[in-house]
Amino acid sequence: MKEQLKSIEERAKSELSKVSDIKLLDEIRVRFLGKKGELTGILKQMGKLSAEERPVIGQLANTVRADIESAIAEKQALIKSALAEEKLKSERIDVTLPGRTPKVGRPHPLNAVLEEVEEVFLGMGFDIVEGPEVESDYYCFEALNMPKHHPARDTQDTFYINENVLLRTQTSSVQIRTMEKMKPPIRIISPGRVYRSDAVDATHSPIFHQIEGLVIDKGVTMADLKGTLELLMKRLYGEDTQIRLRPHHFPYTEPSAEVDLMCFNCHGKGCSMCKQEGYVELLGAGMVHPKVLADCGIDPEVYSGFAFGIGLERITMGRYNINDMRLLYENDMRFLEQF
Ligand code: 2U9
Repeated sequence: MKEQLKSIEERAKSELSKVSDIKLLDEIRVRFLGKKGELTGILKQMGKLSAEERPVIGQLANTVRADIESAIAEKQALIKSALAEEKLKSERIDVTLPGRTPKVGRPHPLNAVLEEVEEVFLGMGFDIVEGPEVESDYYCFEALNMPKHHPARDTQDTFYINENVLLRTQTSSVQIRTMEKMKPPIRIISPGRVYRSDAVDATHSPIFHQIEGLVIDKGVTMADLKGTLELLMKRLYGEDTQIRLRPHHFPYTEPSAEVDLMCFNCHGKGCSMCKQEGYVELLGAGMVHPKVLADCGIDPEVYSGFAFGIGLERITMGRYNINDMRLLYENDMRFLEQF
């Protein structure tokens, strides 16, 4: 039995010398010293010993137990201090390191230009009005003097949910809804997403953004229209910017005009940027057609108004010299980080 006790102590100490995990250490303790451990197993055989041998073996067993327990305690302390050291190392913070600059987001170029345009009009006392993108044929076309089968609808082909429900082709529908609800004076701009069934290329997208403006009051003239647009362009492109109006036709305005912006590269002389025109076409505008006013319950004999429509992508691409509209929608950070 003495040999067995010595063997237990040797094997316990040898396993303790190799262990480095607290759980495994506890398994060793249970295996050698537990209720069903090896030492208890030997002590159960004490009854077979003579009266002389029993106290000797009992003494030896107690010594073996004490030695193994102190070896376990020592090993446990070593493992715990190693764990503490490891924890300290892993959590160490070098306070002398420079701080990490937080990544600051910036508005998308379309939103940046939209906010700039909105600020100009808010400063002129305009309200900003939004409306549904899924519209009825009436608010998108008929109320704008484009009855069914009107040729102007061809240039505004869109996506149809059914015969009478579609994705709006311009935000004019918001102006119509406003004229039905509000009485003049009306001064609003309506920015938003619009749809055309166009194939995607560098200058076309089935989804794009517009900002339309509408002013209805007594005695509103083309001079008011030109003055308003001139102020907008000077705010966007600089004080020496000039605009020019060219006669045009839209069903919903009479007279109508295409509005050109003087080329800021050649100041009207003509260059490669403006294809020798001296001006670049930027937006459309005109005096609200009297039938459009009347259909909204506004007497064209008492009130007059002007309206304009700006393609947001168009002015944004001009502002930042972007040559492909698709770059605005692909969310490529290499593109967006430049703004
Ligand atoms: C009402 C009456 C008239 C809005 C107008 C334009 C001319 C125009 C285009 C510019 C580029 C659309 O985004 S675009 O493709 N728009 O040329 N829009 S007059 O006229 C209105 C609006 C509302 C009640």
